[in-house]
Amino acid sequence: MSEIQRTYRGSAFREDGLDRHGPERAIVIASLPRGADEEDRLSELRDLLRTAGADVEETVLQRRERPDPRTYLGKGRLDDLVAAVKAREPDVIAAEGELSAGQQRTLEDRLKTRVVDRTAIILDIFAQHARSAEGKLQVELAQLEYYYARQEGLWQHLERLGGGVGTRGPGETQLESDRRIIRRRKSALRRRLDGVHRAREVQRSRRVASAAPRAALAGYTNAGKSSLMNALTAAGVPVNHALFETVDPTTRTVEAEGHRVLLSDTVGFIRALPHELVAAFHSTLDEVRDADLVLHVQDASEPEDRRSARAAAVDDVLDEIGASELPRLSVLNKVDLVDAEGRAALARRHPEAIQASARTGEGIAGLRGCLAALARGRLVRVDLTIPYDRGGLLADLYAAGCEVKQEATERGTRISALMPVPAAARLRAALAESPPS
Ligand SMILES: Nc1nc2c(ncn2[C@@H]2O[C@H](COP(=O)(O)OP(=O)(O)OP(=O)(O)O)[C@@H](O)[C@H]2O)c(=O)[nH]1
Ligand SMILES: [Mg+2]
Repeated sequence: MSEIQRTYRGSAFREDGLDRHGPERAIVIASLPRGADEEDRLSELRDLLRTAGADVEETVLQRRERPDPRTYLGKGRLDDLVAAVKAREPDVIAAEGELSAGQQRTLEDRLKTRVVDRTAIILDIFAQHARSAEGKLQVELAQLEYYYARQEGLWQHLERLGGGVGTRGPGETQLESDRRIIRRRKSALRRRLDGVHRAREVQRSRRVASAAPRAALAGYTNAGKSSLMNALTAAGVPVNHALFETVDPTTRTVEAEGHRVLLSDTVGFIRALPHELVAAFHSTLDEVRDADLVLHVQDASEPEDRRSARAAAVDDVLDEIGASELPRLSVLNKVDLVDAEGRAALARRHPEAIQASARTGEGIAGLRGCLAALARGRLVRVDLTIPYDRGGLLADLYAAGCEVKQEATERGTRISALMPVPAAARLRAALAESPPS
C-alpha cells in the first residue's frame, strides 16, 4: 500500500490484524426519512461494518426528512449520542448515509471519536478485497478521490478564512504541498490505470471478436453470483457471507449442451453505490456491458419488498453503465431456503425467472440450458400471439426459449420470450403458415 493511501485510510478501519484485537466496536448513527425501510438499511450497514471488521454495539436513529446540515443528527439525538459514546467508548461511529466533510469534522470534534460514513466503509471493504493490480489501483484512486474531495472542502474553508494575521506561514505552504502530492498521486494512478486498461482492451476486443457468446452474472452483493459461477464452471471463485467478496471480475468458459459460453462473475451492486466507485469500476463493469445476456442474480430468500428494492437498485446501476438494453434473465438464487408455498408465490410473481440454488444444484441445468440457447444463436425478444388451435407451437416455444411470459387473450396465448434467432424465425414462419388440418 502506498504512503498516501495509508495516510488517507486514516479515517477508515484498523489494519493491524483483526485477529489480535478482535473487531472494532461501533455505534451506528442514522437519519432516515419516514417510510424508509429502516430494518433493511440498518441491517445492511451492520453487514457492511461486519465485513469491514466492526461490531455494532448501539444504534442512534433519527427520523427526519433531511439530516441536520451541520451535525447530521438533530440536537436531541445528538445528546443521546454523546451519552452513548460516554457510556460505551466505541472505537468508531458509523453513519448510515453520506457525511459532508463539515459534518464529519463537527462530530469528531464534539465526540473525540473517529467518525466514518457509509462510503468510507464500502471503500474500505473494496480495499481489503481487491486482489488484481487493476482492482487495487482502482480502489486507491477511488479512495483518493473521496478523501481529496473532503480535504478540498476543508482547504477551501481555511482559504475563506482568508490570509492575514494568523493564517500566513508554514501552514499555508503545507496546504499547497498536500494538494500537490495528492494531485500528482492521482495523475500517476490514472496513467498506470490507462496502461492496464489498454492491455485489457486488447484482450477484450479479442474476446468480443471470438464467436463464443458472453453472459455476465450481475446483481446485488451477496446474492450468490460467485456461487453460481462455481456451480456452472470450475472457476473456484472465493465465496463468502460478506459484502463485496468479489471485486475483480473472473471470466470462464461454461460448457452447455455441447456449446461454449463465456461467463463473467462481476462486482456486486448496492443501493446508492458511491459514485466514486461507479466511476472507478467502469472497466470492470465492461464485462457486463459487453455481455449478450445479463443474468440478474437475486436472493430468493429475502422478503419480496427488499428483494424488489434491491433488484431496482441493480437496474439503476445497469442503466448508469449503459447496459439497460441488454437481454436480461432473472435468476432467483437460494431457493433451497424457500418453502414450497414461497416458491409457488415466486413463480406466480416472476414466471419468467429461473429458480435456482447454487448450494443444492437445483435449477442449474435450466440455467445451463439458457446459456446453450444463447450459444445456439444470440437470443432475441419475441412478442407474439399463438392461436389456441396451435398449442403445439407453445410447447416448441417453451422448449427453445427462456424468460417466457404468457397471458391468455381473446385471440390466443400472448407470449413474450427470449429465443435464439433461428428458433424465433422458425416459430414466426410456422405461425404464418396455415394450421395443419
Ligand atoms: N442457502 C444458500 N446459500 C447460498 C446460495 N448461493 C450462495 N449462498 C451463500 O450466500 C453467500 C454469498 O455468496 P457469494 O457467491 O459470495 O455471493 P456474491 O453475489 O458473489 O457476493 P459478492 O461477491 O460479495 O457480491 C455465501 O455465504 C454463500 O454460501 C444458495 O443457493 N443457497
Ligand atoms: Mg462474488
